[in-house]
Amino acid sequence: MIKGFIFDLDGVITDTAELHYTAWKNLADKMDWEFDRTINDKLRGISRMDSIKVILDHNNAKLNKETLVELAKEKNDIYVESLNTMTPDDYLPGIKELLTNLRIEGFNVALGSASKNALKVLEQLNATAFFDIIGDGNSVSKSKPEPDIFLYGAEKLKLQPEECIVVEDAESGIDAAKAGGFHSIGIGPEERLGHADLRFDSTKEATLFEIKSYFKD
Ligand code: B16
Ligand code: MG
Repeated sequence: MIKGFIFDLDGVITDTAELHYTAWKNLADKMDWEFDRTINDKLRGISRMDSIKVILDHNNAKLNKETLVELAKEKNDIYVESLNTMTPDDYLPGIKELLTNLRIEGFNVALGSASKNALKVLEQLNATAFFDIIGDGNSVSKSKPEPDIFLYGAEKLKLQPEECIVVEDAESGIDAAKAGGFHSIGIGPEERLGHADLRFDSTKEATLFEIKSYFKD
């Protein structure tokens, strides 16, 4: 029986991908690295340090760990500053309604994000009250596709993985949900999320009615 939901943040609750893109692009231009939206899409759901390694590999560049940490911090400063432009109008379509209905129906709800800035994003959206537990990039050390962030959420909610549905927009996120024994909902295209138990093209279609109809047994 489904008792809880664990939500990814970026790409599910709100679309920060464009803000991440602008911040990485700023750094890449300064470093004379090639960086475009196709590479940006590969950073979906993965941690900041893993992201900079993907960009570096793409550019056949090598830097020591210390410089990488400094550059990742530089990108993060730009990103965090840009989060100040985010407002409670920036939920993805239908998500506020879904979170509201989950509250009304008494489901347990956790956040399971790779982002170390998740709390700031939730505060900008005025969304913290929708969550019983906030799991973010500071909560566990192994990031998606490892299941740790979702196991953390389930444990804090005092639920078993099979009692929870993970909602994700990243391939690595669905991999993580499956590795942990969770049910999964993918938000996005078949090519990326065909391995999710249930998939919607966009958040708009992900209503509690549709979700309950699918997971009814
Ligand atoms: P930060 P999610 C992920 O969040 C993003 O999808 C990913 O692009 C980003 O690199 C990662 O958070 C780390 O974010 O630099 O803010 O710690 O999708 O897991 O909510
Ligand atoms: Mg995401």
